[in-house]
Amino acid sequence: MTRGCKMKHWLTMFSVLLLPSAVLAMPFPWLPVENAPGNLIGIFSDYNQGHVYLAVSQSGDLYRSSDSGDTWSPLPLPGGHAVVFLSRDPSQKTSWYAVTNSGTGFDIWYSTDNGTSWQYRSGQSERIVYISPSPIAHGYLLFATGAADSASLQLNKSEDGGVTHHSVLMMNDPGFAPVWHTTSSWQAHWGRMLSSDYGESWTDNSDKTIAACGNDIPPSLLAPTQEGLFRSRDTTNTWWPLLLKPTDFVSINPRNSNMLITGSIRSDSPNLYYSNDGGNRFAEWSSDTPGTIQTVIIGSDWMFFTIINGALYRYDERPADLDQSNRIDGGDLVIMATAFGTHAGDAAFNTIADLNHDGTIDGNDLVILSAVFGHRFEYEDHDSPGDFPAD
Ligand SMILES: [Ca+2]
Ligand SMILES: [Ca+2]
Repeated sequence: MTRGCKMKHWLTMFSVLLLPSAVLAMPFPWLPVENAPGNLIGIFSDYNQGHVYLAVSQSGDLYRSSDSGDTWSPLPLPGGHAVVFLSRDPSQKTSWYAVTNSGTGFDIWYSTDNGTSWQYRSGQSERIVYISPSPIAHGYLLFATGAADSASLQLNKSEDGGVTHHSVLMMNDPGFAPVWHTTSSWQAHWGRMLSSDYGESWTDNSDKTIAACGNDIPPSLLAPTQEGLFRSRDTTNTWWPLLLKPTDFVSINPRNSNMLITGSIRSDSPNLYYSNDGGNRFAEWSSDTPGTIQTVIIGSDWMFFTIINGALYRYDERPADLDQSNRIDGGDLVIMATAFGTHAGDAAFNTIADLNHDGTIDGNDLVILSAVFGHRFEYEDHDSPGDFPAD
């Protein structure tokens, strides 16, 4: 067989693998992040920077990774106190809010340098449960407070980044932090309640509890329920079922709301489901999740994190970007084709193309590559476009 003919045969095989049924299998497993700190309770991404993550431990310690979780460094604690909640300020780059527990009260802090330094904003005696900054109106902040032994929470609003604030609503804990409408500075949701005046006044507007808002026009509101995951695109007037499985959380890629993970993690038998087409189709995404899932986030493109029994796990498609071009495309296919059929020890064997690490580069590796083909890890256009082979 000539080289050109072999390539044609190979591309036919590859095209078959690209059929929709192959696209939604879980190509890579969840893997423990080797150098991550332990006993974590939360991980948070700065999706404007892509590779920056902050994490909080059970004891209130704070850590930062600037390389998508590969390495971690401890950060100074705001005021020297344990951190109990963290939220990125989506209206500003590199900016975060932190809530600390000083032992005698709870304080709000702000950092403009990814947690390297913190400025005190205000403090109070009651527990702060959630903190939710507006992605559009800088300094607008909703946070919920309440006694630890009470189901009732008070929602507070600040217009100056937490320095001053006032109470806007009392209600039972909906289980999810307030959600700002991503394309409208004046709309916000908290549970079933809607505000159309920057969080000032609230009306009971929905028969479902809203957990997330996608950055679409019109925005996608998402409600996980025991009957399934529902979406509304008309400010909760109508709901469309996306997945008819019990769900109790949902996480969206803030830059691409087609990419979402949902499922049931607060149950004895946790299940994760993933969609990359806005919820039209879901694939089970639970393999290799040993233990209780505490949280799941889509941190950046095609990279997801979960915390299981305090340990950090990562789903990462970058290993399939064999030529490190930030896209999985023809260049990677050529590298795999060149080493196809070889075994460890062969001269033409290429370790990076052995995506399932079984010592052979074969159809199993091609299945993985085809499942993630076309994925890119940044949205910026690149100087050198993909070089899909012509023959
Ligand atoms: Ca590539
Ligand atoms: Ca292999």
